[in-house]
Amino acid sequence: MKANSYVCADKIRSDFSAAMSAMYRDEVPAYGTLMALVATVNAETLAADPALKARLEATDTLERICEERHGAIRLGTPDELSMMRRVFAVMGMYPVGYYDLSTAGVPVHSTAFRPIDAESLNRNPFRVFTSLLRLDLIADEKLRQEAAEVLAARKIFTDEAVDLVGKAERDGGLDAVDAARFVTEVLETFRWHDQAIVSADMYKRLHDAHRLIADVVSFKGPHINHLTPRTLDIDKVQARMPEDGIAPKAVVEGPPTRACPILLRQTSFKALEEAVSFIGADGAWQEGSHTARFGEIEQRGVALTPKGRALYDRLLAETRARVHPTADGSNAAEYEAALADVFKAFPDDWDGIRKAGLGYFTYALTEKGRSATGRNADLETAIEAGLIRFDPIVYEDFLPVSAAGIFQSNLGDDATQDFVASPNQVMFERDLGSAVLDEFAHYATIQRASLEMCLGIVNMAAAAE
Ligand code: OOG
Ligand code: NI
Repeated sequence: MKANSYVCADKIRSDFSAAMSAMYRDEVPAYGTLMALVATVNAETLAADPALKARLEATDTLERICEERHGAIRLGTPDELSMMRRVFAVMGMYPVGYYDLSTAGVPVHSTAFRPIDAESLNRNPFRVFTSLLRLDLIADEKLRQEAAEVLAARKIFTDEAVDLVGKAERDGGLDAVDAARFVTEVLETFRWHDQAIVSADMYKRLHDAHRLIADVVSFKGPHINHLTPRTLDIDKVQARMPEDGIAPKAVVEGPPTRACPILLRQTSFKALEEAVSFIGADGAWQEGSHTARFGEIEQRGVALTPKGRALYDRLLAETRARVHPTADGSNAAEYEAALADVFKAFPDDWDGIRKAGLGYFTYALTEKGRSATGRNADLETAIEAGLIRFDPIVYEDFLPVSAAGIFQSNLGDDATQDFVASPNQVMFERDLGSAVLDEFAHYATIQRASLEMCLGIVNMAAAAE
């Protein structure tokens, strides 16, 4: 088979993301309602801001503005995680970043599988926040053992999905027929199953240990637990959710509303209570319920350098020390006011963010700069002279405190629990079967490469400081 007859990984990812969206809207009607609200608010925002519309048209992304940007799953075993890595690789998605959620009372650690190069991100940025349950953090040894046995016996991938991954790895790709089968087969892993693989009694014991453990262990597979389209105005969607009959979480996670958005802002509607049945005595099913699935929205800003991130983390901690947002939303307005107030210490103009070394930017020669090639100026002089322009690099990753907030508001309001902080990236990477890409190093590489492109005109020594 000729290599050029293989379907491009970006196309498989787009098809998969679209298939998952259709399945999830069907499974969780409230998610369809959220998507419709996002589309309405995005259309209103664009109508009110022709410059934004023109920018999105120019970057060719207008059409896909309301599409999903990410989803999330929770896996139970190292084998599931390493196989998932191979599945996502077929779709051009690779593990970026390590997130330890144990510090936030959630017994998992995670990575995000995502496209890495700019062109792939532009074609379809779909990522999956993927968590691995940490049974090692469960105190009750007997329960830990039982949970491990249940997990060891389940098979979350279809045989055909496994075969197709092997084929893609051997041949270096999949043809159109196989790619379509791959999407269909892999989708099965993400499907919801309302019949549990444990008894109601076991479910209760898992649930009492931590709700998340029950969610991972009790079912046949790692059902997609949320999908997340992009919104152009997260505050508006948050405010309007109740009008459409969906209950938003108490506060938007992440930085406050700003003129120059940084990192990532997220909010969700609260997970729904769904009917499930547990294995009963004598093969009968026992009715019950489970709460895990929700819908989320996101809005992204500039990626921050380690210095910018340290400032962000400090200001967020300061805000939360002042007002800790409660799950019922009773102090949401107070929290928002504190957040806005504390974040006044974070510069809110692009050049200020850049000059302070807080954010990552790409640099490019302007029209004027291209014809001036050969002049020797330092970066700042060249920018001031209009020879070089800079643009913020969008943050494509996640935030552990925000992720914990998303987890918690969807695990029930009483779920906060303490675990000993125990990040273990070495164990995670061993289970994954590969290292994760360091997101800071990656953004720094993009910035540096863009600077090098401007080499003819800037003095690199000055630029590299
Ligand atoms: C994942 C929560 C993290 C986000 O957007 O930060 C996440 C989960 O609930 O499994 O998706
Ligand atoms: Ni999410």
